[in-house]
Amino acid sequence: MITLLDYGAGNVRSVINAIETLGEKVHIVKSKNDILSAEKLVFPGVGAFGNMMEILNRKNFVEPLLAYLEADRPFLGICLGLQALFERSEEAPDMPGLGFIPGYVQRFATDLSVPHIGWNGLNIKQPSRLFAGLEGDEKFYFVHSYHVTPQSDDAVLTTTDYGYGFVSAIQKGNVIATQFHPEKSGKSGLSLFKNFLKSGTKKVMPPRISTETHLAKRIIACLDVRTNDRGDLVVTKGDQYDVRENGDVRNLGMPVDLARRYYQEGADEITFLNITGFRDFPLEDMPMLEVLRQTSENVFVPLTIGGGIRDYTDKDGRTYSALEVAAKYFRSGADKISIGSDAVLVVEAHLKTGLKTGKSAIEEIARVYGNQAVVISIDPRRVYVDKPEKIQHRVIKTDNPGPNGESYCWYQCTIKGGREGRDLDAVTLAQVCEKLGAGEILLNCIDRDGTGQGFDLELINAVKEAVSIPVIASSGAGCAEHFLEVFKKTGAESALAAGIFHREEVPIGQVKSELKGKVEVRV
Ligand code: 1PR
Repeated sequence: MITLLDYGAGNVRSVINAIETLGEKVHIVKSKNDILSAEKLVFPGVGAFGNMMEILNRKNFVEPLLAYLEADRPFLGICLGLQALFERSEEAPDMPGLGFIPGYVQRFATDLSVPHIGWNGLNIKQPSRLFAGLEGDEKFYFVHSYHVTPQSDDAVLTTTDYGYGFVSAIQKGNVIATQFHPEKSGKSGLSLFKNFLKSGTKKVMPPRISTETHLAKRIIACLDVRTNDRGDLVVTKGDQYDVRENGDVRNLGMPVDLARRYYQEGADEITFLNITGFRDFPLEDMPMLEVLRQTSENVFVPLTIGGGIRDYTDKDGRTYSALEVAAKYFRSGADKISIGSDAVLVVEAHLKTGLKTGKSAIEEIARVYGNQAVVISIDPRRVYVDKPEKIQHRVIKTDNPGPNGESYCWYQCTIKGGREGRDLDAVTLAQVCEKLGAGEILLNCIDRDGTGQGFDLELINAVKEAVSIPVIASSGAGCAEHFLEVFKKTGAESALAAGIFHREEVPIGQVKSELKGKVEVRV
């Protein structure tokens, strides 16, 4: 029996699913006695340091947790579950941590995009039972803006390079904690979990020990999901956001089955977009929650869900906040939520006053779940102009002139799945969202969507240069070479495609083969 310390924020479903897949039962901590009597304790943390410590204090879990750790009983901390072991964090300077390991938690001090999101390697510093059966060159999934800085190297189990080397796992007796997420790290992560769960595993050094690690560019499979005219929830795909063909919604498969296939084929991440999310729907009837639940049972890579993340009132007059909607998704297995239409409205309101209200969906969700959990999905459309000085928006010079020979354009934000254009450009939207706490940009392009003509490199460069958070390039992939092009010619950290994967024109493995040796990928 594994005891799981769930303090109520973030995605513990995946951790439970990973443990259950390996044949163990999970007991969730309800009282301090559950901690004191645990045989093996797993502490997965997602979210923000201050919020986590506040909840641990409120529930009186700090004292029993420290007693458990001091007694050197088997413990696996994940992400914030590692950071909690330290004395303090720059993320919440007034909130003390557990102080089990001397040292502190600091924000990444690098010019690279922060959060550090994606698959990176481990420089292994000491033998551990966690490494049994591993080669040593596997990549694991990270998502964090802060990392631990121990006072001494004694407990350092691994380091990882991102601008500089940081401590990515610690081991002190039977207490082990990782900054990365084993439950989101595919087969390698599951092996690591298995080693923790199994008693009597010997401490080993894997055969391949690296001295430098590299963050991989991510390949993301995107599933646009909606109900078709017969009422079935299907994966569909539009051409420039039009998902109907001969009057019917295109049906490219069932969401859970397709997600499983992409996981097996090596997708680094999977995104679900409820493309009718802007319409009114009661949260209770949300079939997407069930899709997430079922997918997270055997898909162990990060899952993002978007569509309908906003405040709304259902037909019975019950009002839900965007935070409540997001919470349901996280509890069902989502690691990140993506906000589309509502982000545009939030930014428009912000630009009028210049004030942060702290109440927008972006700010509220980031405060509770951390910036890394908030993705902004932008649906821009190219608008050509001949005289840039007349335009109030971020205009770029384009190498692809418009229909009347215009050599400038700007990218207009849209809402409601591209149905409504707004007086706001994509670059400004991305910048303001970053300021409000978003952790990543999913950058679609309506003009390229479903065309197979390749990513809009001008759009991606314009947005990427304006923000310091990671950007996912999306829309227009037609062949494996398009992925190489987007990684060589822009700074995008990941690239997303839908149509070519659904129609099995280009398998994910082929994309990875094309990239291997030219850009860093997880194979
Ligand atoms: O506005 O917060 O409710 O979120 C709705 C979400 O649904 C947004 O993220 C928006 O992008 C998405 N969406 C809305 N309508 C459509 C549609 O197609 N009618 N899908 C839609 C947009 C997502 C793209 C696509 C890429 C790659 N499609 O990410 O997957 O363009 O496609 P490709 O590789 O085939 O070219 P809210």
